[in-house]
Amino acid sequence: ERYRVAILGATGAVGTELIELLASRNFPIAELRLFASPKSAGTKLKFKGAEITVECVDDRSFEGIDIVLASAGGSTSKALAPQAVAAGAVVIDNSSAFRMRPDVPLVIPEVNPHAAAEHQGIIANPNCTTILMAVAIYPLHQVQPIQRVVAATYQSASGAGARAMAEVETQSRDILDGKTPKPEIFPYPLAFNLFPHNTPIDDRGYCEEEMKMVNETRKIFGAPDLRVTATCIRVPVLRAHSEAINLEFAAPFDPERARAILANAPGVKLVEDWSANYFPMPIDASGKDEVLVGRIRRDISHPNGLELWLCGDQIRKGAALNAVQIAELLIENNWLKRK
Ligand code: 2RA
Repeated sequence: ERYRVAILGATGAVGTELIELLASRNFPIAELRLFASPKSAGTKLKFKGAEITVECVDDRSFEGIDIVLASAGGSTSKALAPQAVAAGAVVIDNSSAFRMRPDVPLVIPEVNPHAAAEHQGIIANPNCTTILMAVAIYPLHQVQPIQRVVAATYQSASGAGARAMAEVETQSRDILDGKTPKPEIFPYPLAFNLFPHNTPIDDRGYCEEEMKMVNETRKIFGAPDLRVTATCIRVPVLRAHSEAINLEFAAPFDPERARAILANAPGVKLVEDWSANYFPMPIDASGKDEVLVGRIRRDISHPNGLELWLCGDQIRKGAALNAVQIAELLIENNWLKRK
């Protein structure tokens, strides 16, 4: 069987990756419709050698569509997802609009695939930092429940979109040419600099990006009491996020056992050459499907602690790939139609 798929935000960094993945993974497509904002309508994009003209959404756009892959921001998803669901489509939404709604599964296929079966028309793609961390730590959680997570993230410019990636390149050139960089997308110069993620900060001093890691991880793991804290930093890297993760268990977790588990974990690639001091790097993770994990070691400050380091492509596994894998999961299990 083949499916009629629509992409919202088709001209963005994630939208472009969605199109590439649907082709490279040979997704069973009967028809692909591409939607974007009025300023991008009329653009012609390539899919499997054919040209597809980008459209603006209208009130008949979702008729006959089976799957909508939405990556056009939370306000667009809030406005259009109900219309798409009413037309009989399943919406896999990359925005944060619906992630914490009890009737909306928040899904990482390697972690909680069965949650997808319960959808009521909308399935939410978790935040990129949550996806990359969860893929790396859930295999350990399955063996010995994690009691506490301390995460520090080093997030690439791609998390703020294609224009943000271009901005950090321009700023880098400006600085090397002795010019003053002019931040537009970001509040401050990112080239040769870094700064805390600039989402709004709550009354406890945590920004929205940090609270996404806390709340989304608890929902995905089905562990509402899991203790999670995070510090999210934007760094001058183009498209792969990095994360330093500290895990606390109820008892010691042997690093060798963790290494063996992660070496065989779905969606994970163990990258460790201690003699060469070679571990996951954004330049190796970029463009790859796997989350690269390494530097697994006992936490010398806590008997039940374990440390690890990861890098993952924010646009791919952090967003587009996870969404396409959810669509594949729905098809493989015949879960497209609401129960
Ligand atoms: C970021 N996770 O990196 C957010 C959105 N992709 O800015």
